[in-house]
Amino acid sequence: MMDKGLTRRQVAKSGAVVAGSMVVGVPSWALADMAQEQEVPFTDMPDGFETDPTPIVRFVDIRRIDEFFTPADEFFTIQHYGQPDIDVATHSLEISGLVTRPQALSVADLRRRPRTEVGCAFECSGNSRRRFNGLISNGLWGGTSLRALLEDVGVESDGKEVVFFGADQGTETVESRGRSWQVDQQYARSLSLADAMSDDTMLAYELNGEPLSLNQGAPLRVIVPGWYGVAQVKWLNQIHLQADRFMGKFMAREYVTLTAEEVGESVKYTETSITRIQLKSAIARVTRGDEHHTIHGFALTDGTPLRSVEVRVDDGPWQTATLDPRNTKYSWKLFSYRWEGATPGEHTIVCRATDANGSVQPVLEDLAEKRTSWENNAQFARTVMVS
Ligand SMILES: Nc1nc2c(c(=O)[nH]1)N[C@H]1C(S)=C(S)[C@@H](COP(=O)(O)O)O[C@H]1N2
Ligand SMILES: [Mo]
Repeated sequence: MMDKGLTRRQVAKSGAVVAGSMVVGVPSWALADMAQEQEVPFTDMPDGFETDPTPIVRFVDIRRIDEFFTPADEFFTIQHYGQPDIDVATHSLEISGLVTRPQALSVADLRRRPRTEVGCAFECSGNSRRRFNGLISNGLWGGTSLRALLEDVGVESDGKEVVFFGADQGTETVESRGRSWQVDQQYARSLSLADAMSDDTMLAYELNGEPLSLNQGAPLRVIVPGWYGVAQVKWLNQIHLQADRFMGKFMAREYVTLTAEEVGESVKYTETSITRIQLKSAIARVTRGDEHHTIHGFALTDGTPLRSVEVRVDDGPWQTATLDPRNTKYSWKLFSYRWEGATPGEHTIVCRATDANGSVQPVLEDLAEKRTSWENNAQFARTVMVS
């Protein structure tokens, strides 16, 4: 990355994106260091660890994060049923069920509505150390408020559940009592009406100021800031209001966390659908300058303000990292820590996030009762070789 630097295209692009947001001056996180600083290699990564440029599942090599907003052609990508064939020009969004005025809206209709914008990062709830936490990206999403649209359409008093359908579908096996059925199902997720009516939830048609990329759900997706990726339904073609909980595969059978929890006086195994992002941070890169080293990384919350990110080297004390001034409520929160006096040899470095409520990112042992691997937000120690 140091050699590559930022191409003129990237600088122009990030400048254009950043101009609309809150940044004044030179972005500090990565750019400042890139010219002079050298990358310090991780020793916990397999040789030749790389992202595949044309994969079904695309992940980010987090060592290469060099822009605050992930470029659309590098944004991580998960698609459970491949990509649907969509004609963007004729695509329409059907709003059905318990609404006063059912209707079909084109993307042009949605573009005529008041525009909103949110910097919002999310990760797949399956993100983990296996891909060095690369199932994450940060986007500047442009679109229109879901709440305002639902208000205009009119939700009937018994409409309590808002189901979002993607245009992509697959054949699923549903089992019960020894019988099973093969049925075609669209990718779908739901929100309670209260969550759907949050001020922040939007129907997005743009990523980083451009029409949505195909991988990211062109021409329309839901953005539910602060929630895991699974809630961010792509290729959206229907919103359905109903009275009952929606029990589709990605609500009730997959992306379900099994864990022991205190339920009143006793401990019970519970299954919960993936919803809001669990407090997390991860180390992404270590660089060496003339006088010191720098440890870079990101943190993620559900929108709860971050109190701090701390870094610990070997068995030393926890030290407070510096948060990037570009961070916003729902963006990823980039941080850096100035590491003085690093001695040659291998070092273990770890970071932890603490939010404004005082919740501290757990260690792996804290998650021992969690049987499934979803929502692994444990502190993730890395090893580097200082020469
Ligand atoms: N229609 C549709 N939406 C979808 C998915 C999908 O397979 N189909 N995958 C979900 C999952 S599990 C994740 S993690 C995010 C990934 O979003 P991205 O590909 O834009 O990074 O999309 C979500 N939305
Ligand atoms: Mo996901």
